[in-house]
Amino acid sequence: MNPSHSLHTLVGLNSPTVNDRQGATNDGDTEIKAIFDLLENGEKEIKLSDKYKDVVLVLGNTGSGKSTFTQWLAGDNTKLISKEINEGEFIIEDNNRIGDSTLKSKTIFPELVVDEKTSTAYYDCPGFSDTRSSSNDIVTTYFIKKVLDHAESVKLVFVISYPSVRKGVDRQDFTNLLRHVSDLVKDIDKFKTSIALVATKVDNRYVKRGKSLVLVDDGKVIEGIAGFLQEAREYLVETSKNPQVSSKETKFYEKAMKFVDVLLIKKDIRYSKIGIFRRPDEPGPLSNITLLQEGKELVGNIIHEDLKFTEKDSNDFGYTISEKSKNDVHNLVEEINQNVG
Ligand SMILES: Nc1nc2c(ncn2[C@@H]2O[C@H](COP(=O)(O)OP(=O)(O)OP(=O)(O)O)[C@@H](O)[C@H]2O)c(=O)[nH]1
Ligand SMILES: [Mg+2]
Repeated sequence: MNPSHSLHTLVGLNSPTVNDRQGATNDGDTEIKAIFDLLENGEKEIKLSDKYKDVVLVLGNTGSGKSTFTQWLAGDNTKLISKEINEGEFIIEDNNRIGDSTLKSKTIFPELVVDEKTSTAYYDCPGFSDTRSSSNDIVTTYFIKKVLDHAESVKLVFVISYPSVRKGVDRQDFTNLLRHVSDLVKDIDKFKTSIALVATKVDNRYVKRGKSLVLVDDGKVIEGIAGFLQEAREYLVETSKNPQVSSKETKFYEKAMKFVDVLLIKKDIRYSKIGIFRRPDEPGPLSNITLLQEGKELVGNIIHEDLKFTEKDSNDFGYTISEKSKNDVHNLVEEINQNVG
């Protein structure tokens, strides 16, 4: 496939081939070249298999912990190493990814991770962001679309860092996620049974029981997250009542509320769409850390038992890119046309 055609389709532009122009002389050229290079690489890198038509997409803001989460759930846990960075504070390093030139390796193309035990195909997707360059924004959207197009049915697991979903905290990160969810999923109701939220980097709290300290259990942590979601929902309701809200924004608020409602669905007395991924409580490979091996069970139950695959149609997902990116691309193409014509 010619990447330039796909790009035109993506941004809805019809113009002479953008990559006809010779030489890279200014920022515009550099940006366009970066997009084409990424698209070209992605075409080679993305693994789409006819063996896996039912897929679990792992989505979320950049840096929220999608790759670490996917590897914990479905990958080789002897390669995930817990390191103590401060006393009693641990982070997870992925030995598969070490050696990368960047310190925090970002996912650029959706990566297929197959869990052989449950025959589940996950796509660890690149992260949503508003601050990345427009080329990244476009390419991320384009490749998520590619994976979705190839799939027949999907589950959507949204990953968010725990510090962003605690009561009383700044809702910025969560709101950013809501924006992307509402851009991506046209009809939240249709995918209601296929959506879950996983909070990562959950710190381990202990409470006194008599003389001993007891770990606050998963259920209690999840109730805390549900509390945050309820608070966020009230905020959405209040803000949407503002008469100055545009009709486009009203749509966003409605969708965002729907999404939050879906996450708050209970099965009996348990929140069945909220999972957690705790921080390690000791150093070493995750395969040796009981807390994290036991913790996998609950998340596994949510993904495999509670969630159902929903069959998708070709127009179920929107591929919105940020207004800024759209503008950048538009200006670039204009400029190029002038120079070419
Ligand atoms: N302790 C702990 N650290 C985590 C966890 N998840 C991620 N980290 C750390 O957070 C950083 C980012 O994690 P990634 O898994 O690469 O995040 P991502 O969402 O895949 O990021 P992008 O691919 O850029 O969107 C890494 O340096 C990890 O070491 C987690 O669950 N627990
Ligand atoms: Mg990643």
